[in-house]
Parts: sequence; C-alpha cells; structure tokens
Amino acid sequence: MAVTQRDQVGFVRVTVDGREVELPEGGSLLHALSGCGVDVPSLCDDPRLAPFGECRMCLVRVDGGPQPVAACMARVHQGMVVETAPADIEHARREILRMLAQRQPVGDDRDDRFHQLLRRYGVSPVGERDPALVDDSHPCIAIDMNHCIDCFRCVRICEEVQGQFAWQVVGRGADSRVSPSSAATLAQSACVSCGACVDTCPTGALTDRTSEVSTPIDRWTRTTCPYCGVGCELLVGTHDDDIVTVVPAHDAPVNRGHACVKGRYAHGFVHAPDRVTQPMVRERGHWRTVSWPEAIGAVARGFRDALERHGPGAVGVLASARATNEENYLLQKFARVVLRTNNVDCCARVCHAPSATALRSIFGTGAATNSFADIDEARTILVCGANATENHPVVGARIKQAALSGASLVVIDPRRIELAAYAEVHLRPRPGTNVLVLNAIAAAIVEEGLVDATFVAERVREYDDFVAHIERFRPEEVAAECGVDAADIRRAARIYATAKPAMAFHGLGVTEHTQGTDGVTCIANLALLTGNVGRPGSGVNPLRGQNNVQGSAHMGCEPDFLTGFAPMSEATRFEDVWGSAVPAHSGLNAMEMIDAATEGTLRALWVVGWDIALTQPDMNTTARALDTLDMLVVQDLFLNETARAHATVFLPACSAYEKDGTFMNGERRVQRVRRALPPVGGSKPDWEIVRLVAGAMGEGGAFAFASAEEIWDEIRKVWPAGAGLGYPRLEAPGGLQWPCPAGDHPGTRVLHAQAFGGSLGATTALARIAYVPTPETPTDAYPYTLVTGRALEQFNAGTMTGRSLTSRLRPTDELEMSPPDAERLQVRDGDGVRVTSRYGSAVLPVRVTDRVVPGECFATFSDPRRAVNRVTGPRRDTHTATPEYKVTAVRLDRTVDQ
Ligand SMILES: Nc1nc2c(c(=O)[nH]1)N[C@H]1C(S)=C(S)[C@@H](COP(=O)(O)OP(=O)(O)OC[C@H]3O[C@@H](n4cnc5c(=O)[nH]c(N)nc54)[C@H](O)[C@@H]3O)O[C@H]1N2
Ligand SMILES: Nc1nc2c(c(=O)[nH]1)N[C@H]1C(S)=C(S)[C@@H](COP(=O)(O)OP(=O)(O)OC[C@H]3O[C@@H](n4cnc5c(=O)[nH]c(N)nc54)[C@H](O)[C@@H]3O)O[C@H]1N2
Ligand SMILES: [Mo]
Repeated sequence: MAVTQRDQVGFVRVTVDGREVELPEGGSLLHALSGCGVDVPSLCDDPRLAPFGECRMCLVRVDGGPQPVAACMARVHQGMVVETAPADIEHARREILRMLAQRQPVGDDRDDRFHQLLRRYGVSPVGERDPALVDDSHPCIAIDMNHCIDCFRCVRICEEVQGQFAWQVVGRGADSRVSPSSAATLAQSACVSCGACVDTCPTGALTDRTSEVSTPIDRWTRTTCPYCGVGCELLVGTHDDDIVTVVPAHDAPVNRGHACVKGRYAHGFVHAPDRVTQPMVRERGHWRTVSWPEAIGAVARGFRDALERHGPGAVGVLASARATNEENYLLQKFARVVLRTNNVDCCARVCHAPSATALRSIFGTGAATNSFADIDEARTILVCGANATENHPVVGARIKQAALSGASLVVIDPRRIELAAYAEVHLRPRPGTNVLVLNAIAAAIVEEGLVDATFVAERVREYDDFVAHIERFRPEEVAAECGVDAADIRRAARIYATAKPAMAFHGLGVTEHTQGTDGVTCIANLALLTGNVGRPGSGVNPLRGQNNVQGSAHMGCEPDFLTGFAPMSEATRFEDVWGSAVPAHSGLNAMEMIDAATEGTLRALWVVGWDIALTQPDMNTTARALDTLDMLVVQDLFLNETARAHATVFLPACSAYEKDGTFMNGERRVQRVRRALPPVGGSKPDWEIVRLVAGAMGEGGAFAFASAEEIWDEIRKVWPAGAGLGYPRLEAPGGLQWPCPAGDHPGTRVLHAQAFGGSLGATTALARIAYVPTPETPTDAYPYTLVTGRALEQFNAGTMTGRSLTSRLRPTDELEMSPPDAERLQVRDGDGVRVTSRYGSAVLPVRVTDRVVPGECFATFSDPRRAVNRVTGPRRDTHTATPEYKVTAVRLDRTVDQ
C-alpha cells in the first residue's frame, strides 16, 4: 500500500511549472501533484498500488535534467523544480496515446480516464472490435478486453490488495493480454468479486454490470457499508434516487479504498420488487395493507393490552444489529421508559456476547482491544474460529497481505479455510474443543519458559495459581481429545509467544459453543501471558458480525446493561436524562424471551431487523413459541421468515442507504451513515417508527427527536466514553474510535496501554478455565458433526444478498462434505442430502471438498427454503446463552428431494 499524504510529516517547497507550492516530503511526486490540483496524465498509477512506472504518461522534467522521469516513481524533495508539460513530453504523450488507440475499438466515446485523455490530446480510437475478447460470465463484472491497454492495474490490485491472483498476463510484448488466471472465464477463476479490478481499470475494459455505462451519476454520498462489522466506507453513486454504483472510499482508514462483493455489488435489494413499503396487519391469516396511523395504533393497542393483562414482564423488544446506533438507543429507551421492561436484547446475544462478557471480565472493557490498522504492525496473527477472507473480506485480505509480507499466521479452525493456506501452523481441532487447544498453548508457553515475565510481574495477578491449573493441559495430555497433534500445538505456542507483537482475532468458532465465553477467556489468557496487550499490533479482537452489532449492544439493547455497557446500578444517570425511572426488575434476553413465549408468559414482542424465525437455533421450537404470541410486530424491509410465518403487524423500515445515523464497527469506531436516497415508497427510518409508537402510547415527549443527530446528542449525555463524538467530528474519514470522552480527545486505537478498563486498574488476573465437553456428541444414530456458519456471497438471513445480483454467485445453501464421506453416501456435487438431528432435519445440496475432515460437515444458513436451523439444537453458552450453532450431531441420508 502506498504511503498517503495523511501519513506524511514534513512539507517542502517545490516549484511546479513556475509556481511555488508546498508538497509532502518523500511522497510520490505524482500523488503530491494531484493533491495540489495539478493533473499529470497517467494510466498505470493507482495510489493503492506500488508505483509501476510503465505507461510513461506521467513523465515530467525535474530540475531541468535531460532525461524526463516518471512522476509516479519520483519522490518529492526540497527545492525540486518540476515541469509537467514541456512540449517534447506532451508530444511523447500524444504518441503513446496514438499507439494505444490503434487497438481501441472505433467509435467508443466513453467517460473513463483513458478516453478523457484521448480527447484531451485529440487522438481517436481506430481499432477493430474482437467479439472473442468479451467475457459475459460474471454476474457483477462486465469484461470487454477490446479496451485493455495493458496497464496491468487489474492484475496488480488483485495481487497487491485482495491477494487473489485472479488475473494474469499471458503472452509477451505487444501480444501480451490480461486474462483470468487458470480459467477460461472470470466466473470460473479464483475471483472473489471484490470489484477492485473494475474500480482501478482506467479504460472501461472492466465495468460494473450494475451500472449502465450511460447512466450519469447525479450525486455521490459517502456512507458506511450496511453488511458486516468491518465498517468499510463507501461512496454511493445515485441517479434519480436509484443506486447506479457503490465504490469504496479511497481515503477511508478502515478499508483504504477496498471493498468486498457485498458492499460493492449487493445493493439490488433496495429496489427489489417484493420490498414491502406499506404497513400491514394480519387479520384471520391474511395481510391487509393499512395506513401508518392504523398500523401504529394496532401496535400501541397490542402493547397496552399485554401490559394491562400481564404486566411488563409479558412484553419485549428485539432490536436490530442492522439499524443505526440512534435507532437502537431509542428502542431500548422505548422498552424501559414506555413498556417499563428490561426485556430488550439484540443479535449480539447469538453472536459475540461471549466476547463482550469475557473481555469485560478479564480486561474491563467488552470490546476489541486493538484496531485493523494494527495488522500492519503485528509479527504474528492468530486467527481462531474466524473465516476472515469470506466473512470480513477486507480484513481477511489484509491478513493475507501481512502473511505474504512475512508475518507469521497461526490458524485454528476445524476447516481448511482460505487463510490456512497462508498459515505457518493450521490446528484443526474437533469442533467444541477450543478450551483444550488454547489451554494447551498456554501450558506450552509456561512449560517452555516463553512467558513475558516483565509484563506478568507488572500487569498480571494469580500467575502461580494459573500455572498450577494449566499443567494438566500439556499438549501431549489433550492431543487425543481435541484431535490436534501435540507438536503442532507447541509450534503454535512458540510462534505466538516469540514473534511479537502477536495479534489475535477470533470469531464464532470460539463463541458459538457451550463454552463460548470460556473460549474467549482462554485467548485473553494467552495475550496476558505473552505481554500481547496494550501495544500496537497485539491484543484480543473479536471480528464482530453485523454492521452495527457492536453498537446495538453498546446502545443498551441488552437486558442487564444500559447505554455504554453501564450496569443497572448506574440507572440514576439515565433517569436524570430520561425523566423516567429505569425498571428495577431484571429483564429477559432473546433466548429467554423465546422460552417465555413457549411457556405463555411473554405475550407481545416487537422484532426489529432480525429474522429470528430463520436464524435462531432449533427452528421448530422457535416457530411454536412465536405462534403463541398475541402480538408479534416485525419491522423490516421484507416479509422475512419471521414476518411471513408468524407476524401480526408489519412495519416497513427503510435501509441504511435511506437514512442518517451512525454505525459502530468491530474496532470501536463510530462512523456516519448518510442518506443516499429517500425512503423507498412509504417506508420510514426505524427511529421515526419508534417515535410514532411512543407517541401513540402517550410518551411522545421523551422521543420528540427531529433528527438522528438530536438522538446522538442525547446518547453522548448518558455515555461518558462517547461524549467527544459529536457529528461534526464524525464528518472526518473514519469517524472516531471510543473511548473519546471529550471534544478534543483524539479517540483510542489501542486499549489498556497503561491500565485495564472499568475498575480493574493496572493489573488483572489470569482465568483458570476448566474444560467441559459439550453433551452434543456424535452417537451411532447421529454419527456426524454438523458445523454451521457462513460463505462469502450471502449474508445471514439472506434477505438482502438473496435479492441482489450477487446471489447468482451462490444461489442456495450447501453442505460441505469430505470426499470419503461423500463416497460412503454415494453422493456427488449438487446431490441432495437430508441432514437430521435430534431436533429436526433439512435437505441441502452437497459440495464435496477436503476443506472439512471426514466425520464433520459444514452448512450455511441463509436460504429460507433450506431452513438449516431446523437441525441446530437448544444448547447455549453457560455464561451468555449464545446458541451452540457450531456443534450438532447429525445423521446424513442421500435423498432425491431437492
Ligand atoms: N459473507 C458473509 N459475511 C458475514 C456474514 C455472513 O453471513 N456472510 N455474517 C456476519 C456475522 S453476523 C458474523 S457474526 C460474522 C461471523 O464470522 P465468522 O466468525 O468468521 O463466522 P462463521 O463462518 O460462522 O464461523 C467461523 C469459523 O469457525 C469455525 N469453527 C467451528 N467450530 C469451531 C471450533 O470448535 N473451534 C474453532 N477454532 N473454530 C471453529 C468454522 O469452521 C468457521 O470457519 O460474519 C459476518 N460477515
Ligand atoms: N445455524 C446458524 N444460525 C445462525 C448463525 C450461525 O452461525 N449458524 N449465526 C447467528 C448470528 S452470529 C447472527 S448475527 C444471526 C443473524 O441473523 P439475522 O439478524 O436474522 O440476520 P440478518 O440477515 O443480519 O438480518 C436481519 C434482518 O434485518 C433486516 N434489515 C436490514 N437492514 C435493516 C434496517 O435498517 N432496519 C430494519 N428494521 N431491518 C433491517 C433484514 O432484512 C433481515 O430481515 O444469525 C444467527 N444464526
Ligand atoms: Mo453475527
């Protein structure tokens, strides 16, 4: 990645075409010139890539020297005298363009960089079109290599940024051509559809299929991606309130001009034909479209009835990790102030609640300790139970790049995920045995004398007790039970403890187990033992799930925490601002709400942007629970499964592209979400809907906000660590990372440098975690272990990706199965297999792959027609109730059903 101007320190005086300017010293001359408004022509340069110096268009004369130099390769120095357009160089540029125009099809008057230059230099394309150079195979990327000028930017960005090597150069010299690597078409290649090649292509050889080339863009809106917790900043190009294209923001600190298939291409859902944009109520089994006042009246009446008859324990709110901070804040305030209940929760429950709980108890703050930028500084990266290249692709690509440039990578995952190919050690434990593996790494670190004694002396308590506990987890003791070779565990321990700083990332392969919280705690132990806390390039970092799952929980959508993870004991602070008492009785979490519905004690539930019927485990039980409710309000963009099968009222919300607010990403960063188009049809932003319902229930006063910013300003009053995050400051690229307690505080990239969070002070204790095997073990009747999780092209409930172009890349869920198991079942790719557990069954097409070991299989859960969660079971993490999605004992049967 090239150095950007923001990283520069000193500025020096330079004369450009007779004019004195100040340019950042040591940076690329080409970028410095463009930064001060001098447009030197270039074709092969992209600030995201290493300078290439091949196109010869950016030649300039420096200090009157006889030989012109390529401005992209030249560095800025004090007193430099630059001529950007002397006549001889301008002539040479025109000649280069003439040569390139020989191969450009005649009559194409496009508006890309190359064609702009052709016009500027008065050169016309004269080539012929060769239909064989068109590749229509890819659903998102249109390829017409007739326009290729061999700048190789596509090849280079795929290699240098994405690390995918999907493009190659074939042939030599004038006959060289860019083509997909080891495949006839791009669709068949290793392409992951991140769109980087399209984004960098200067000629129109590669374009987005989503954008009609001829559609002019009226407006660009900078916003934050609505998919995962990485929080890429995107630019949304619109025409007449339609999205024409979405591209990454080049100056975004999070994604540095990169994006993934979802952020880039999965926006078609916004105008999907079945988007619901009018409120509806269900009467005698049939939906009826109603006015907003009628729908809001029905919700208010339903809540009032339940409260009068059964009290505040009988109502609940499930908030949305897809909606903004402001909206989530209002939803929990609504539960507490209007419904007088603490029955409020969010998707963090089924996802990273174990991370928040473990990190809060061991480090005092329940969030990632470090930042994505730290990847550049880590010498070792440990990735445990996280498939980053598919689920957090921009971070995954950066981890890959770090490994390619020499960082050591340790992967712990039962499956051979893509990152395993770059790992020095890949440990493949039996699903559910993280505590054994991680404790064994700790035991090896202690036994082999690799502990950071200084750090432990200064910052760590209960070391001797820990040593006494951990001895029984020696790698040789646990190897058989966790299925990992003891020597490999020792290798992993040595790398993590010695090639420092070492940065740990983890995902749901750690949290979604009966010992989910314990697993995260074991990772924190490793960081403490080796001094990998409180410094750049280190720490314990959950790769958070949805765009705003960190924020949703943080805003107080948890039964036992208020905004800013404030404990209930701090309720007075909130009561002062809200002018209302915070209910004293404890609330139910999402899992308990479903249990309470089954038992008949929960009567009315408002579910905002969370498809619980499809994505909660043990779907058959969830379905029965939801059908007992007197009122189920679903607020979403679509009739998702929860709405379709169970809701009584539907409130049409609008998507993140249609509203203002903020999201909080997985590294504690608050970034602006900006409205790129007005709400589609009659849909409304979630916060406006909450305001309407509160008003109908006679509590409008506490919800009388006129904008997202007004809500945010109230949030800053009750959340001291966010007090410095006013909207004007969040306008800067990347927003700010909390803690940020004051308007002049720069935000915090690395936590715990001097002291741990909360009331811990300088030191914390190592935790002694015992191993408790899951009862969900394979038997003769259920001999296989099913792991469920994700794949690159679809997102969770699939409501958005399933309605976008990208769904053609993965039209349905699949079951990964090892070749020996496929042989035993006599199935091949695409054949149907019925997966049956003690709880239910689902039919999936098979994908035979050695990514999984015999005896284990893996399924995604995004397709409502497959309903994979019929198979998953009712067990939960013992600390947070997070479901054990990652281990289910199953039987597999070949079937002709599809
Ligand atoms: N493309 C895409 N991206 C997404 C999502 C999506 O649906 N699609 N969803 C978003 C959400 S909500 C979340 S929470 C994140 C989740 O992102 P990840 O945490 O990466 O999610 P998963 O794919 O569910 O599981 C990760 C890995 O855990 C491994 N695993 C299973 N059991 C064990 C075990 O016992 N030990 C270890 N060490 N590993 C195990 C699995 O093999 C899998 O590779 O992704 C977010 N990003
Ligand atoms: N088997 C299995 N099941 C799992 C998991 C697993 O690994 N295995 N992972 C679990 C995890 S980690 C998670 S996070 C859950 C995710 O499960 P869900 O939260 O149900 O899935 P999402 O697709 O993220 O989106 C939820 C809903 O939000 C809607 N939506 C999007 N934007 C907005 C908005 O701005 N406002 C409103 N009102 N609605 C909006 C979408 O249309 C969708 O219906 O699934 C869980 N389920
Ligand atoms: Mo998640």
